[in-house]
Amino acid sequence: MFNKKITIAIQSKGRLYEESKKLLSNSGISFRIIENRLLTRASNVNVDILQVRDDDIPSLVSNKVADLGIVGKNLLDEQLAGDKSLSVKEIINLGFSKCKLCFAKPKDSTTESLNNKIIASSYPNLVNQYLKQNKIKADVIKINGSVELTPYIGIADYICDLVSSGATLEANNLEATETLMESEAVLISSNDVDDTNFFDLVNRFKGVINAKDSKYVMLNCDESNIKKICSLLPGSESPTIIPLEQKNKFAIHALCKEPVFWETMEELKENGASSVLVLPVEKILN
Ligand code: PRT
Ligand code: ZN
Repeated sequence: MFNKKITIAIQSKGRLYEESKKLLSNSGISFRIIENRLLTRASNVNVDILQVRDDDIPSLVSNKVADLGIVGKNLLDEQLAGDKSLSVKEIINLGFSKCKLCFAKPKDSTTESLNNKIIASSYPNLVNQYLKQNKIKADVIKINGSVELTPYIGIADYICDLVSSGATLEANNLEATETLMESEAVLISSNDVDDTNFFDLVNRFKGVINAKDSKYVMLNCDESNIKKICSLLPGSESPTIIPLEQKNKFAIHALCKEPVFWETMEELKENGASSVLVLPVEKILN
């Protein structure tokens, strides 16, 4: 497996670190990360893991020091908007570290639009691009941390920052106005690279991501309810229908590729399903 060495760059600590590590180990890569070490070699496959600051990942991938990298789409787009020489592409969305890049202003501010305002952000390139696209004239100041405090020390009218739970905005008496972009962790590679080298590894990543929301559902029902019950199974393609020993009784087994909520299970029951089992799925290989 992986004849040629694959180097993958991940964040060394921070919000992407734990999930990035989990994705690699769930994809069958065995490794033991030692803190503050730049490089970790997998013990079972031909993979090296580079642990760096997230800001350095796009250029390491662009320069082919790493074949693959895991970064937030927000950071990638900010760097792409500011550096035309960066040559990287997104391969897949990874489904974790979801957040939004939002404009926000103090709750008691009476301003109605971004026009002629001062906006503080760690994402000046994306903000300027957004202002240009929407023909808004405003000043952008780059602030690297504690952006949410800038309206209160009088240096900005608005901020543009990442929001996930909304607790930081709330704690600082700010309210979100518009969303510039939605973001999540993405897997990146260089634009001009032979991707057959890491095709199998990317397929494993896809298998882990697909399995995350998937459930294997098993239930029993009467013959007359089969059609209705199959239509209620979320994201299932072609369920398996097996006759039971008892006459007119069938078991339905299905891989549901969308979340199965309690509400769905209750609806299945109301439509004649019994013994409804919902099982986790670890990996899917399509
Ligand atoms: O040290 P290094 O440079 O590697 O890390 P970093 O400090 O630059 O980044 P880090 O670890 O803070 O974030 C890495 C990535 O996580 C970001 O680029 C995003 O893609 C993603 N992410 C997801 C977030 C958030 N959610 C998030 N909520 N990054 C930052 N925040 C901050 C936000 O800036 C604000 O201060 O959390 C606060 C808001 O959170 P809520 O929950 O209060 O709304
Ligand atoms: Zn960073």
